[in-house]
Amino acid sequence: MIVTRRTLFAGIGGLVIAGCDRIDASPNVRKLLSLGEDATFSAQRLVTDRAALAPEFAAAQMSPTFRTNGNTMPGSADYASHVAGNFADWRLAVDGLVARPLSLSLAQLRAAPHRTQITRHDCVEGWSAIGQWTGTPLRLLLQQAGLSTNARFIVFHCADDSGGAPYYESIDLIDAFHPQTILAWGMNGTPLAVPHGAPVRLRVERQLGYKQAKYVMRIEAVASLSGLFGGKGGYWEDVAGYQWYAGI
Ligand SMILES: Nc1nc2c(c(=O)[nH]1)N[C@H]1C(S)=C(S)[C@@H](COP(=O)(O)O)O[C@H]1N2
Ligand SMILES: [Mo]
Repeated sequence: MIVTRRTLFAGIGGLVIAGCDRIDASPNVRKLLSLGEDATFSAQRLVTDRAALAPEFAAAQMSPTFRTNGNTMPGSADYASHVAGNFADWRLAVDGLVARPLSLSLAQLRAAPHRTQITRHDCVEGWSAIGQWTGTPLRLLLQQAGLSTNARFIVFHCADDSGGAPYYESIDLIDAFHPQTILAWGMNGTPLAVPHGAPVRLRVERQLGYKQAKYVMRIEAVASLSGLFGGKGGYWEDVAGYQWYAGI
C-alpha cells in the first residue's frame, strides 16, 4: 500500500477522511468550512493542507524583539510560588481520555526528545514575529499517556484568567499529532520566560497567535468540547466569537 499523507492521517485517531480535492482547494470554501460548530469535521476534510509543515526560517531571520501579548503574568498565588521556586515543584498533568495519566516535572520534559523550530507567529491584532522554539512534540506525550480511541480533541488548561474566565485552548488530533506541534519550554535559546508563558506553552504552528496557549498546566483529552467553559473550545472563542479553527 502506498502511504500518502491522506492515508497516514486517516489512521490517526480513527478519523475517516472523505474529501474532494477540487472543492477543498478553494480559499472561500475553506473559510466557509472553518466557521461554526461543525468546523472540526469539515476542516478535517482539508487534510492535504492540514498535514503540511509551516514555513521554518533561518536564525538570521529571527525578529530582534518578540513582543508579548495578552496576559504576561498569571495572577494566582499558586503561580507566583512556582515562579519563586523556579518551577521546581511544578507538574504538567496529562489526563482525560488516556490509559495512563501523566504528571511531569519540567526536568522530565526537558530530558524528553525535543525539537527546535524557527517559525512566524501571527496575531490577529495585526503583528507578527519570527522566533525560535524548543520543546517536546505533543504526540510523544499523548502516545506515552496512551490516548484513548474515543479522544477527539486535546485541551490546554492555562494558569491565567481574564476577569475570572480561565484561559484555555483546544486543537483536534490532526494538529495534536502534527510534527511541529510542541510544548515549548525554550525560546530563542533560553528557558521560556514568564511573559511568554513559562514554564511551557503550546506551539501549534499552522494556527494564529491566540491558539498558542501560554502557562499550560494541564493537557486534557476529551471526546467533545461542549462541556468545557463556554463550549466553544477556547477563551477567545467563548468570549469574542473568534473561530475555533484559526488556520494560517
Ligand atoms: N494563557 C494565555 N495564552 C495566550 C494568551 C493569553 O493571554 N493567555 N494570549 C494569546 C495571544 S492573543 C497571543 S498573540 C500570544 C502571545 O504570545 P507572546 O506573549 O509570547 O507574544 O499568546 C496567546 N496565548
Ligand atoms: Mo493574539
